[in-house]
Amino acid sequence: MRGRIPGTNGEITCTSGGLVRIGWCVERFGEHPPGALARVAVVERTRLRLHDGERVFPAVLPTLLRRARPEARPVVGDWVRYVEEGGQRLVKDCLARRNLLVRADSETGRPKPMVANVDEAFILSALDGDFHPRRIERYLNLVLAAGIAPLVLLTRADRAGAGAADAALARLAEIAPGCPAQVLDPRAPESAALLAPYLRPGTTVVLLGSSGVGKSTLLNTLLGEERRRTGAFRERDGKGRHTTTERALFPLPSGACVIDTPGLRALAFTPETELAAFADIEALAESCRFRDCRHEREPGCAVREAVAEGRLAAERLAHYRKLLAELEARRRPR
Ligand SMILES: Nc1nc2c(ncn2[C@@H]2O[C@H](COP(=O)(O)OP(=O)(O)OP(=O)(O)O)[C@@H](O)[C@H]2O)c(=O)[nH]1
Ligand SMILES: [Mg+2]
Ligand SMILES: [Zn+2]
Repeated sequence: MRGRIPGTNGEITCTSGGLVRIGWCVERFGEHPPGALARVAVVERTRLRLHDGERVFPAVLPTLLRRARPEARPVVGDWVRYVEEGGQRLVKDCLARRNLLVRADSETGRPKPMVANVDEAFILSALDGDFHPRRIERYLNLVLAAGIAPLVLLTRADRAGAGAADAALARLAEIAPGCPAQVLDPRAPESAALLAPYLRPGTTVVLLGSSGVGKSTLLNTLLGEERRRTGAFRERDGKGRHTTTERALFPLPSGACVIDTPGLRALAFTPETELAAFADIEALAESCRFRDCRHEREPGCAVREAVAEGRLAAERLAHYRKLLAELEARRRPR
């Protein structure tokens, strides 16, 4: 089977049977290595569920991989090689990743890899109850630091007051200049058509956002069937109930793959995380007189100069400083 993937820079041709349905592409991952290949659809405590483009089946991890450091263990979206052994499938190794989305444990700061080999991240945020631009900014940083393209989707507009959507879009333009964002009802079949340009064959999209914002609802709409359980939105405090408990990858009829994730209670960064959502500030900082300028009171600060001249929002500099301080605190030995 040959599938054609309309890429942004022209057409990419992909081969390799059913694997194309779940995102395999020679141009991206190299030639199919010898042996059986599959994509990690679900990670359970001691087993994985793999997808080979035709079906989902269980596989076990060898002790070496089970005991490996978190970044070396397969995550949803990874490509793995496996062998049949003693009536079960045993994972042999994990192919090199194109990217890895990693957050930190909010207590220990240790890396918690989430998903691998993702092209797009849809960051969902509800307009009623808890519209938190700072939270979106954190998701955005997580995604950009992994080299993944973000799209912010504002949901539950029908439950928010008139003007809430426009106000939120204006707010996003301030804190995330240049980041694409749109208002969307995850329940509406038209939403699938709206997102079609992001869901080309071969593309893998991860759904991110707090609990109850409509991630699983959107997945069901894109699949065209109710495959994933969805929950109720708790009105009082705007916090969802955490309906989804495991990350899982689903191939869509369109040829794209979507990874549904559980809503996170807190999003912490590993000490190494780049402040990729603030690349404009870091570029300005290169012109500061002092290399270690903190953009506070130092003379010759190009960043503060940009704020004074209205080229940079003071709020973004404040957010950048806060995140920088948070990362520095994480870098200090405990
Ligand atoms: N009124 C309205 N309800 C929505 C909208 N989007 C989602 N919902 C509802 O919100 C509830 C929560 O949706 P889910 O899809 O379960 O949310 P989730 O993001 O998957 O939540 P977790 O799995 O807990 O992380 C469901 O009852 C949806 O039908 C919307 O735009 N408007
Ligand atoms: Mg869910
Ligand atoms: Zn400076």
